[in-house]
Amino acid sequence: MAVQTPDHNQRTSVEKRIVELRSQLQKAIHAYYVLDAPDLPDAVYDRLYRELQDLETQYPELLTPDSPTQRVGAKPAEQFTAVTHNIPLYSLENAFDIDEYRDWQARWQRLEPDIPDAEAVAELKIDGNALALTYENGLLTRGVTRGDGITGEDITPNVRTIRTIPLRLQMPDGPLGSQQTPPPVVEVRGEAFLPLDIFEAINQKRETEGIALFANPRNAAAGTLRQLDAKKVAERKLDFFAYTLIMPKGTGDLTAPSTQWEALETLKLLGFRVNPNRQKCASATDVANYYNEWDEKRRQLPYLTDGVVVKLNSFELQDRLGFTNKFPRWAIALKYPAEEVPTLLKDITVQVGRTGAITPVAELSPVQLAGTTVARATLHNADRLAELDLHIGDTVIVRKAGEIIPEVVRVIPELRPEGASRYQLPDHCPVCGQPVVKPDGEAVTRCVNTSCPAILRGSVRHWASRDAMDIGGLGDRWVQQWIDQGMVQSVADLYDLTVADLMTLDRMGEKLATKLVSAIAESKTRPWAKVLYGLGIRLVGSTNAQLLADNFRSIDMLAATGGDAIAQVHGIGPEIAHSVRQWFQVPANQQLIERLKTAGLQLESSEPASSSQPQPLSGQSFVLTGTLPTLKRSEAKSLIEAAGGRISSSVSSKTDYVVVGESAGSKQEKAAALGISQLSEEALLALLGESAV
Ligand code: 0OW
Repeated sequence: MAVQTPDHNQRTSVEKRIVELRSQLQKAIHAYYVLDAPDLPDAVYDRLYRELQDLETQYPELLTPDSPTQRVGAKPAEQFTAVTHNIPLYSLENAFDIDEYRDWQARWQRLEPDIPDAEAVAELKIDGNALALTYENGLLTRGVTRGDGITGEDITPNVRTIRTIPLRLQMPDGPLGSQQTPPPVVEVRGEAFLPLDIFEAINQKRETEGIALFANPRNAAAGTLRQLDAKKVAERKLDFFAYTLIMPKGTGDLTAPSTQWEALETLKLLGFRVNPNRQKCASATDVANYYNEWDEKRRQLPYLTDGVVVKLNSFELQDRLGFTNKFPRWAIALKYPAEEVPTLLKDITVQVGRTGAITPVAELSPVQLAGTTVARATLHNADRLAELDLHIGDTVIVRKAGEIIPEVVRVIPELRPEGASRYQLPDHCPVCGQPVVKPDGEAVTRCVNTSCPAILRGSVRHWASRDAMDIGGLGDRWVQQWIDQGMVQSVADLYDLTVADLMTLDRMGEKLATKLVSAIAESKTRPWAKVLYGLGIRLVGSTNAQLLADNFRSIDMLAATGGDAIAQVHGIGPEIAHSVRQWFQVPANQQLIERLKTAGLQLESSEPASSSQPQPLSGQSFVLTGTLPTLKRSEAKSLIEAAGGRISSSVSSKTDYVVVGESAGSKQEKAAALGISQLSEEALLALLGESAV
């Protein structure tokens, strides 16, 4: 027996301790996140976690990728690489009621007449983003988005931050204890999603920063998964339900399931979160009962669903039925009808957004709609308003179809009260009284008075927001007060504020006043690209601002450049160039620049030109259909191309997104049939990381 040197013994005991810690921590994570049954007090968990971190720091050679300390990657990715799925991630054919379900059932029964009423499994259809996870020898090696079903994006660092996705297929009480051999390759598919409370919190934060809200949790999850910085993904607490298990070759010590039900049970034992609300169905009646039961119960769930998925249980039967070119013949999505309810249109108010966009809002008598109380609904813009021909006092139909933001779809003219007057949008800004403009060809009406308090409030908020000047602590409350007190008429005034000025405000102590004044002063060091973004020029979001700042090293250069030359910048185009030229022609904006210079803001590049930021939509193909609420078709095109996206005129399986406006046509139907993601204008802007226009 070789004499073991002390450090060798010590090292072996360290290795043992590390393995023990990992197993305890992984068990605790599984109990807390997957089983919703925490079995370790937080303080104990934190102590064990810190002990493991210290040991791994001391013995880096003992680090393994599946250690609980390895969830959040170090540096942001430059961009994501495209990956072609070994087996396509098919979308699902839709049935909109139980009769259509029976038709579908009849279709596959004609194909397989010898199996009259095969058993099916009904699952809730989670409204998230499908992911394909690859595990090699039990270790998570890749996480890929669905993309167009054929090709997705490798977002492994982001997937690793999702705590309900195990980094290793190994559960103490599961089939693959440490002594067992995992299959050489396993692919697990499921839905990444944002719980509703997390979604609300994210939108509240975006609201305070004055950036476009996510229309629904699915878009918010999509936006989160596409973040290049895994730290930002980890903050957002995405969750994941697994529903497909594929073992292409060999099973190790794992018994391959032969039905969907067994697959779900196996996934649970492997450490995945599997939606508990699944049910075996022996007949269409069972399916109907499940479908009706969950029409009510789904509203109490802490996450959004959009229907149920019914799959034939036997894999042997699934293989016999196979796939059409778009869908599996053995599965279908059974959807609930879009929710529409009548209610009274009490009044119409207009909101003036940060860029002066006038948005009419319907004030409704409160009504229950898809589990929430709705008292307001967007009327989009003047064109939409004219189409609806609204009269105050009308009875209107309000709808919420899976999206979170309800909208007025039509009037019931027969119920119009006698003498009701047609509503006209005001031709003066309701906030500052200046005349509003409706540029020809644009759907939206705007106030263009830059010192309009409504624009001012939004522009100061935008100026102070994290991706602009990042002035910590400058919340809406103070911004509103400083505007109301006339202390701030433009963002330049922020740099003239003194502690004494602020002390005149009630509830403003010297400590906070000093903190705010120094935070404002500190923002003078923010780079030129951030200042350009902070100016809030229409269509110039954070991505385009960086592009322009990389190509024009000072604001004077940009101000002096003609629209055509600006349009030459790769990814900018004529629409954005026109908006930039227009902004620099406004006298108040020219004065603003001079004052910002005097205040000492960074209005030129200080560091060497950086390689322009990776484009968030690179490689993605878009189709536009219908009239968008505020963007012209050409503007949306410019924004998408500026972010590296491609525009095509027809929808195909290669299309990544269809941007859907009012009176969208067959392209929207085709997108739905192909299961291609549809984006409202807001969702597009959110995807672009743009501010609301
Ligand atoms: N969203 C879901 C869900 C589910 C797959 C297997 C074969 C075809 C669909 O909850 N529970 N089960 C499946 O089964 N798919 C789902 O979502 C799909 C992913 C891509 C399009 C659908 O959203």
